[in-house]
Amino acid sequence: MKDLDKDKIKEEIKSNVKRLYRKEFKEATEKEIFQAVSLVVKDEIIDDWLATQNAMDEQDPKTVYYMSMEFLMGRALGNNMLNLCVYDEFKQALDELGLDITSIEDQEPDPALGNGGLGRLAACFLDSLSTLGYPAYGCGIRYRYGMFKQKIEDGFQKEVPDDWLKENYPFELKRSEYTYEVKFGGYVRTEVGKDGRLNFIQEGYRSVLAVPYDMPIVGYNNNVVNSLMIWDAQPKQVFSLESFDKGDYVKAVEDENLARSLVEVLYPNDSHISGKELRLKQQYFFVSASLQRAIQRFKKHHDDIHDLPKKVVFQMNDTHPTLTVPELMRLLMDVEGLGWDEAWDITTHCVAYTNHTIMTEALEKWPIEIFSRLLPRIYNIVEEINRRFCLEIEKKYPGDQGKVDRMAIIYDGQVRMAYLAIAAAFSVNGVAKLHTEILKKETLKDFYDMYPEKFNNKTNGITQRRFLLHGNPLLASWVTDKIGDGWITDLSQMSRLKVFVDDEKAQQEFRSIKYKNKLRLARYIKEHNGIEIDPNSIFDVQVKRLHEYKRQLLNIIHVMYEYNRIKEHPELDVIPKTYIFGAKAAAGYKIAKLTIKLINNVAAVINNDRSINNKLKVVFIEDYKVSNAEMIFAAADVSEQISTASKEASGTSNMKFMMNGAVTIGTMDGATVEMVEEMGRENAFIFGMSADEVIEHEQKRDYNPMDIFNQDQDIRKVLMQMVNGFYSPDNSELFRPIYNSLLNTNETQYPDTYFNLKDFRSYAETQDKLMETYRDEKKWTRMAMMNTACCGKFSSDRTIQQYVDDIWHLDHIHVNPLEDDEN
Ligand code: 26Q
Repeated sequence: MKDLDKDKIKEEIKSNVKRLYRKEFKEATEKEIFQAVSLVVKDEIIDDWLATQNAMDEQDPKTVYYMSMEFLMGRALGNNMLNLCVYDEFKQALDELGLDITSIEDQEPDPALGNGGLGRLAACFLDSLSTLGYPAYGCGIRYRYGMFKQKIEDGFQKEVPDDWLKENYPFELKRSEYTYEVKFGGYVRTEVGKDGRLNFIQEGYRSVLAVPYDMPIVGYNNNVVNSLMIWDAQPKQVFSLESFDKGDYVKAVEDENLARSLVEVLYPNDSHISGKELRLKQQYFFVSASLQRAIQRFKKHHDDIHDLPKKVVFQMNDTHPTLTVPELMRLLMDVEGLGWDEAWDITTHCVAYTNHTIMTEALEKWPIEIFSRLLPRIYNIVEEINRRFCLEIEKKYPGDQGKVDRMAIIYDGQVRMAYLAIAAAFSVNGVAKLHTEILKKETLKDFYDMYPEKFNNKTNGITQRRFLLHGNPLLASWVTDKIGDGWITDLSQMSRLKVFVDDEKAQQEFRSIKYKNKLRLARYIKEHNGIEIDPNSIFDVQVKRLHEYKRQLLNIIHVMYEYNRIKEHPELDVIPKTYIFGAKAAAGYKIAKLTIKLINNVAAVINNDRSINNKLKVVFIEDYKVSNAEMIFAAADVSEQISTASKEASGTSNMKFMMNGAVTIGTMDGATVEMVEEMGRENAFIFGMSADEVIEHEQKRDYNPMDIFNQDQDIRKVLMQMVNGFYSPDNSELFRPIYNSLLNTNETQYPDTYFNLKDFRSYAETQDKLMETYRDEKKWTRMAMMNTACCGKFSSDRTIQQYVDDIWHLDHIHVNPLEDDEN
């Protein structure tokens, strides 16, 4: 790193304030200082960014394009300073200027161009790619509004637009020179070309210009800076009087509307597919633009397009970018002039697909009507892919029409995106061992039987640089004191902490760090929720998207049960507990939103009941997002990972808690299974049905929650309180839909689809065990420390290395730092 000492930093910050705002430093607001500081950091990045681009030009390494509708980046300033290894210098400089570095960091909007796990995974992957020195582009959309901000009003979620670009965002760079056209609609005309081949010409279409903005992805201490390129849409011709005169007025206005609406907003649902045409437009928009840029880059160095698979791989983050397949076919055939077989050969060696869910209702399908109207040429190509694919199935399974129907890409008036992705991809991966096994045995069995060689597992990981180094500085420096700082780029070294788990002094230090982090979170909650919580109570935390399968309902039902127990037995010696929730619900997901209201109403009743002597508190943290997540993981004692087994593909918050020394109470689902494998079952609280048991009940349809309701009076009491106004005195029917979801059959759903009541007793008993263990301070601390010590496998660095070894086969980039021209 250049000689950027704290005095130089101070100087540059002050001069930036002057330059940007024509103000003396002492008059500047924290927002303005954030901009000034960011500019200093950006200057630091620029040279490495250029050097990386130069290296890529010279070395022409194989590059991955990570195609994703979502990148949940979180704030960049702190992360960039850390990865540039200048954090302490900036901290000192700001300190001497009378400012706290974290309050400057807090001025940055939290870029939330994603919903949850899938989007955050993409962000962790980019961090690891740069840190490991691999050439990569993230390809996505520059949504004008990201994930909505959540306000809680009278206990209800209210969605507020996330205007993250309101003020200039310092860490993006517009690259107008890489603008491409993307076409929608119209019709396809064919024409015999000079060479006698058919040409396909799209006419009568509407089009927009795709303009990329690059954001730097700074590797840790290695001078590598990759780019996240997110696309903005602009109208081809801005509406003008000239076009008005020509009678093109309507066209111009239409183009402008199309461009604006395309990138207006991130769809805030992450399980139920909304078959909205605009969503398909967004998908094609960013896929087409990204492919055009990738091919243009390739052609700068190569004449023969057949070599594309040697230099380029597209990883499709779930099915959302599946149009990569037909769009690449189109570009290769209609633009590059290849025939079908050649184009197919190249495409199927360039694309790979990651699946993130086993739930069939979340598998993406598009009505032919919408698809073919919006993307006529692309639809032609998909039809032909489907025709050939069905022939292949028939050849392998002669006479098995059922097989063809089950596997066809186009069926029943719809295009099945996952099947299109699998038919073309050379690799299909799940995101945890259990998940991949379920894909192979159940969800995608037909495809596994046909192409076993395509299927592989890549267990998810998270970046320790954000979720430990940045999010938990106290624990990070404790770890460094104990084992050196090698863990920052090699998390497997964490296992060396195991020698400290029985060391009394180390235990005490570990506890004291957790306590301080709990104080920090308590302050945040006081400030943002106005609730006082006791840092000596157990912090039991469930933070993740609100979903029935994630079972926040099981958690709150258990809280209601515990509350009844404390009321009935005031003499019980219980350890005070604070249940902390954080979750956004998709705006149209009624039962999820009602669950938020239930949690808040239960909180209101319990928190205001003095008779229970503060033994129980419930907090719903408003607007759960990456920036407050970092703080929450650091402060948690208990991590709730309680999805119905088989439903959570991997989960990644489970790993973030583990790294920060929280103990898991959870089901054997997703990557939690592998966490337990690493730390030993004795270091977690596992309960409930296994995935196999769940799947068996689902197949036999032999589960009736009414039996449990009739037999278990504690459960009955809790459920009755849900509908007798105990938690909603003004409207006793308010929570009836939740009650019904647990007990009543209707035509579309089985009661208690997610086995809340079935797993309840096992959960409650395990919670009791957990509390008993917590009483034994040494035993508990040892468990918590074992979690931190055993988290090595769950770095996204390990995950990325496996993608590179097994799927992408990337070359390293070697970056020579640019000479600093100021010296
Ligand atoms: C699709 C079509 C239309 C509208 C929205 C969507 C959509 C958007 C987002 C569908 C799904 C998502 C996100 C899914 C997701 O976050 N899945 C999670 O991925 C994580 C990373 O692999 C896993 O750890 C989680 O288990 C999985 O739930």
